[in-house]
Amino acid sequence: MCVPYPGPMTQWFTESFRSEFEKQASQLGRFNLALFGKTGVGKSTLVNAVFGADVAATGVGAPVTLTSHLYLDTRGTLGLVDTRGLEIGKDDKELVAELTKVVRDMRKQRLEDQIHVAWYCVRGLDRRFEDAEAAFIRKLDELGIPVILVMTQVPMRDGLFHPDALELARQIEQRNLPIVENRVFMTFARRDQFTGQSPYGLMELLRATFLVAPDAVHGALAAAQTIDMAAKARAARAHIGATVAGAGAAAASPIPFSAAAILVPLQLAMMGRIAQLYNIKFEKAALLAIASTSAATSLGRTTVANLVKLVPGAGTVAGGVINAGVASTFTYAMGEAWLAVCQRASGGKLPMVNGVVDSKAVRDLFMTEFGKRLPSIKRPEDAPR
Ligand SMILES: Nc1nc2c(ncn2[C@@H]2O[C@H](COP(=O)(O)OP(=O)(O)OP(=O)(O)O)[C@@H](O)[C@H]2O)c(=O)[nH]1
Ligand SMILES: [Mg+2]
Repeated sequence: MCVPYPGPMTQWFTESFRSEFEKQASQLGRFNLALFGKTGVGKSTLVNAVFGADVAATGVGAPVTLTSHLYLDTRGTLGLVDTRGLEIGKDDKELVAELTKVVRDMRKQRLEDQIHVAWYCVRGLDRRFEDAEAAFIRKLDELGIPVILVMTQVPMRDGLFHPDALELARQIEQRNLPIVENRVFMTFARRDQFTGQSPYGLMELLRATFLVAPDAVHGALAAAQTIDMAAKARAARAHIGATVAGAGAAAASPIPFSAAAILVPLQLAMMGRIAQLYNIKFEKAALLAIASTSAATSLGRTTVANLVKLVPGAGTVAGGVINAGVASTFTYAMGEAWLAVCQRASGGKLPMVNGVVDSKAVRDLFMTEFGKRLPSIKRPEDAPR
């Protein structure tokens, strides 16, 4: 029986996109954050606030046992190293021994499998910071892990921090610990229903985390965090820029128009990367990509290559050529248009029809953004069918 949809082009597209999408996932790698601090200070609440609702609820994904008391929980671009069953100030020797072993073992692995940053958490109203905690922080530093000292649950009124928390922060800072920016980061992670206290300090904490995390995992961190949309857009644009350069290089000696398909894998990879920065799952990304790039062509003929035909100068006749300028501009326009789609999708702002994403609206959004970067583009209705 003849099945009109999904057509062979759609299947081809989906499979090609899947392979590029998966490659991008492994290239993004993982940002690994270690959490330390006494029990109940608010480590999980803090992580949830920065990385999304229940990342730390029951551990993420399948926890990997590193030692008897240290675990690594991973989910996509985020890895969390957490402690269970040992307490700083009580079981320090054991904890330090286990941590040292873990870091030494990790050193033999790729950069993305190492611990990149530690958040050492102290509760704002604990009024105590022990020598054992200071010693532990120095140990983390010796092991080469940047430590951000986070003060959690710090009450604030009229723009002023609670004086007891300020006093504790001052005492900690006087110890001259090897901590990032030589200071304490004041935070409140989740709105308190009773006092009405709103969260604050999370963007500051994230900014400092970016600063000390190795460049190689910035993409993973941008993808994992859920509070700084500008950081996602920056990472996406950096990737668009790199792809544009690659597309220009690929077309440096003019390629026959029929060979324009060599640009397609580059563009699919770019789309895959951007979708992952916005935490869009493959199935949804594929649907959005099909809706976007099928442009005005019939659904069964979905292909990015069809879009190339909209580029002025590329022509629709075999034998036309794509030069470096056209390849770059076209790739740039695609990247920006797809970024706009992903931004809407991650903000839950794509129009829906009967509970599913309205593919015509997606197409219109994509084509409008695409057209802005390619002003002389033929209008979608002129596209080849
Ligand atoms: N409203 C509000 N509650 C918080 C905040 N931080 C922590 N809490 C509460 O404090 C309690 C302990 O927080 P957790 O995040 O579980 O602390 P933890 O450090 O992960 O604790 P362990 O995993 O047991 O070591 C929970 O009941 C949280 O709801 C915050 O910023 N705002
Ligand atoms: Mg916890």
